[in-house]
Amino acid sequence: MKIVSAKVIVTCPGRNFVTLKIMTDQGVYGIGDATLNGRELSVVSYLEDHVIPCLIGRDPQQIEDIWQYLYRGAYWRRGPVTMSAISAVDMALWDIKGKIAGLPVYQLLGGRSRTGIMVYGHANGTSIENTIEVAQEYKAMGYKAIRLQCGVPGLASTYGVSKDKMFYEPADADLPTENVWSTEAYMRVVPKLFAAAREALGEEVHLLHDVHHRLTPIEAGRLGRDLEPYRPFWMEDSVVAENQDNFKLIRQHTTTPLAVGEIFSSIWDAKDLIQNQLIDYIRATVVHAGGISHLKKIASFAELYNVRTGCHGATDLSPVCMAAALHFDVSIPNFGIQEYMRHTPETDEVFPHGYYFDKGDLMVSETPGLGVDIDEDLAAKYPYKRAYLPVNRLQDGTLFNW
Ligand code: GCO
Ligand code: MG
Repeated sequence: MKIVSAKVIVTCPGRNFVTLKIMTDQGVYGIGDATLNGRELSVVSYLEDHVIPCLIGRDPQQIEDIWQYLYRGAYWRRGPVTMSAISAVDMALWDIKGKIAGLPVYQLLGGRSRTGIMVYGHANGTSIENTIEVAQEYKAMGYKAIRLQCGVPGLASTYGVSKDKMFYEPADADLPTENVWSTEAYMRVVPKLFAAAREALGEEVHLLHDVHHRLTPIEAGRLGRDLEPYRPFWMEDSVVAENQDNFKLIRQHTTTPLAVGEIFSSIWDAKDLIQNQLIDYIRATVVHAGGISHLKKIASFAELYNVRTGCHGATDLSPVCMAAALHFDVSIPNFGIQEYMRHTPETDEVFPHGYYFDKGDLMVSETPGLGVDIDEDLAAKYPYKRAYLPVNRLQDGTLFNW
């Protein structure tokens, strides 16, 4: 069996997505997500100019060999652009393998470890009251886990609070939007949000929060400690994960579980955090961390240290990535939770898929392969539209983390 051609499809059904499609000499094809929010076209070029020429003529069944070929062969290892491109190839090859075998990909990964995949939805609102109302709606829809983000009094806007409650889209402008940030104001509101939420939503529902890289370690320790009475499922990205010694300081001050890793691109970003047991959930995901093949390695390593997974699943990860993530999630022993932000109906139409939401879980598709496709004619109706993520400044103008 041989790869005869491959192409990159860029489409914007409400937001930009980059999809790789690999064709074989036996008519079977596979697809993979290659979307890197705000930097999409760099991955397109990486794939078209540097990866596709190396794929032609190779046996698509040699997934691991092709992975190593692209990773080691580049010489310049890791990085989000390289790893998104490799991830897309890996996903597409697993899709092909499943189709040839006549099996959903999770069967090739060892079969099911569970029935449904617990997901968390995003409740956000401009005020605490507003956020709780939305959280009640999520609870009524059957969600067992809800992420809470609310507006910060005194700030015009903040991360995680959207205009549209179902489709949070931070990449919202032709040039980066500038937001203003105050850690003090934020630290005052979040514990109140959690107190009100626990009171209104009851004991059972899991509550999550994303700090989005905005605190220092000691501030994160304090916020984690302030949230402890409300038993959060996790506090995500409380600090940037560049200097990972930061996490030691957070751990000294709080038992709130820590999640990190949505921007990680390989096991080398996560290894020290995992083996030093500085985190509880690893959020690396299929599209940015080397595809199913590499994520399996990260999860197996994490399993040794009681670290569970919590894959990133924002709207900028396409339904192709979500489908792949669900095959991974359902098969591994140390699954924790899966993020799930619904896509727009336009996106769902461009990417017909077999996974579905049921009582707080996503159910994996039983179709051979990944169980997701791309409607190319429809995709062509939505041309690429440049869109940047925002930047953040402190109130005195200093550029900060978004
Ligand atoms: C999350 C993430 C996203 C990111 C987005 C950037 O937890 O879902 O933090 O909201 O900001 O994916 O592209
Ligand atoms: Mg996040």
